[in-house]
Amino acid sequence: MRQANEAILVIDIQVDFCPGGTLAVAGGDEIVAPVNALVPEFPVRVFTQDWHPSNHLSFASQHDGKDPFTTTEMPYGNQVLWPDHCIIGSDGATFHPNLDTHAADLIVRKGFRREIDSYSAFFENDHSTPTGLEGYLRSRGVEKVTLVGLATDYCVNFSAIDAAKLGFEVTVIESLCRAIDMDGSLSAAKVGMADAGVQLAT
Ligand code: VGL
Ligand code: ZN
Repeated sequence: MRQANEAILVIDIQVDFCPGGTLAVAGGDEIVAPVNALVPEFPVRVFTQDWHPSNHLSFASQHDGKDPFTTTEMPYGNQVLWPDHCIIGSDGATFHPNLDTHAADLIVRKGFRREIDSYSAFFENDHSTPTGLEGYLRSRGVEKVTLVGLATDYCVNFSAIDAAKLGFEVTVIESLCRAIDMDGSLSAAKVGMADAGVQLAT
């Protein structure tokens, strides 16, 4: 059992991010069983769920002539354009069927506003609109967070860096994450996390 001030953040282990999904992360399903085994060790357990309206502006389909995995400028900065994924109410937005979601104390949904994406569990991609997770964790006395899930280089990365900036002690268990790894995004994410003081564990 972990200490009373420790939380686990289980990031976006959803059907669309697993093999067969619309934004499949290679090996995404391999982490489900070991994550299920790890979660009960933590006294505070938060799961996140990417949760987009069907016309979300992070979807390439909403931008004439744009292909998935290209980028565009949004008012808050550069944004990768993704295949349609995790659409509210769709099967692809549900958690992986073998993920033990009964263990979750809180489920945070993010990316539900059309105009702004949200990789981080703490702030939307403008880096200023909060999801409310910081307040939840602080009011439960959490000081240390451990992250697992999908994808290492996007939602896990952004969540871990924001957690470190907020003053939490942060560990990412790399072996319980899988990456999209687009154009060197995984190695860049690892450098960014290390620079932010995030501990990378296996
Ligand atoms: C994610 C891309 C788009 C993630 C979510 O969960 O890492 N990546 N939306
Ligand atoms: Zn998304």
